[in-house]
Amino acid sequence: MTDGPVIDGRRLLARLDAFAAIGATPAGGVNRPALGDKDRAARALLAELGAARGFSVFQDAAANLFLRRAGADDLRPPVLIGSHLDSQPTGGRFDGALGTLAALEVLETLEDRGIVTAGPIELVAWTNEEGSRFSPGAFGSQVYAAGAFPAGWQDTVGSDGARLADELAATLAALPAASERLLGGPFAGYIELHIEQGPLLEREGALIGVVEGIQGTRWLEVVIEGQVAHAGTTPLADRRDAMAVAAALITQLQATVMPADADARLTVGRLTLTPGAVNVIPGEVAFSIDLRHPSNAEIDRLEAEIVRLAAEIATRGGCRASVRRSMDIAPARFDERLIGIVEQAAKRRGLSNRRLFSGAFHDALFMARLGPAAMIFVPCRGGLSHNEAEHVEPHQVTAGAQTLCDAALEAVAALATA
Ligand code: HGY
Ligand code: MN
Ligand code: MN
Repeated sequence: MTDGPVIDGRRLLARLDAFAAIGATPAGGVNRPALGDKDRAARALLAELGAARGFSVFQDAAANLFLRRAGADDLRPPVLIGSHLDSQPTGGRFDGALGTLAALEVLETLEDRGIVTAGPIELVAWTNEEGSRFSPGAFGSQVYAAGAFPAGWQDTVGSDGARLADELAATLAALPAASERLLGGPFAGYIELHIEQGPLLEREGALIGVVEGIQGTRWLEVVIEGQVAHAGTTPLADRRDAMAVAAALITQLQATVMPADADARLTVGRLTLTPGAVNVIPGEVAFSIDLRHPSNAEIDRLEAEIVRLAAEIATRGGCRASVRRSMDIAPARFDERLIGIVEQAAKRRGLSNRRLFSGAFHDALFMARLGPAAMIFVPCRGGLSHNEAEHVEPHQVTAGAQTLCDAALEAVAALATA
């Protein structure tokens, strides 16, 4: 057993309730779109809680928010722990918030016990992890990892028509007390606690997931262009029906991609028709494809197949098809040393655990490109996430946070000497 500090589970559960009230939906979930008023309210509460404990509050130009607890040697690169506060429109109260508030609980526990760590530990709340309002997802951690904004980012308009640049400026201005921090910067290690968002841990009765890496994700925007025409007077032979083509393409993809490969994931999550009138043949259909696989070569092959099929079915229907990438995240493997630290932390507490890969992307994926990164998963009921019914049992919440605390302390000691 380890004799490290024990986190205050009741305080953490109360924090989760308080943040779940920000953007709460009637069905018990949260709707806290990135860089919107609710996100700004959650960030303000986090900054307030951190400042109240004497942690320094920073934000960088991407509005990534940092709470810093100094170490004995404050010149050492920090160990970063955290996740995100933004949510899906019908999101759950644990996706992102669990890892962010568990990180706050770790800092508060160290403060309560007056523990002096060799180097600093910082909480980070990443901007726009979900990507559901502004694409791409994991925007804040991608900018951090690149040390710069992506070309053309100022032209980004959200799903609600808001400009990313305007909402980012409003979010930065909403925390005047936060000190400015340059983009990127050295860190000793990064550890993120998150719900699994899948069924594996619950199915196997494991409390802790020791995450070895994350599969690749590619988002495609498909546009089918046909001809707007009268629904009543246009015979089949004269139709150039964009919806008929889109439906045939989506049906063909659903019937072939996932049934042929248990590791492949293909989801059409967003579809718009133009003009969208009951008695008008759609002239244009635009839809998203979320494509995932542990192998990037396989994602490439599937994308090429999607492009080929789209052209073939569109031509057959007298339409034109275009396919454009809107996000492309290559798979990542985490740092073996840090994975071992997480695994040992769970074992020393006697917490059942197993290694696994992540089906969801996370900010940790981009941090893994810069330095040692790892993740800790806890189960969620039925593996359900991106759903208002998302649920984690209190003992699972505290097990995850305790593992994060023990692993962060071990990482400060082990990596600080690196
Ligand atoms: O979509 C994802 O994988 C992440 O949960 N946003
Ligand atoms: Mn998440
Ligand atoms: Mn999510």
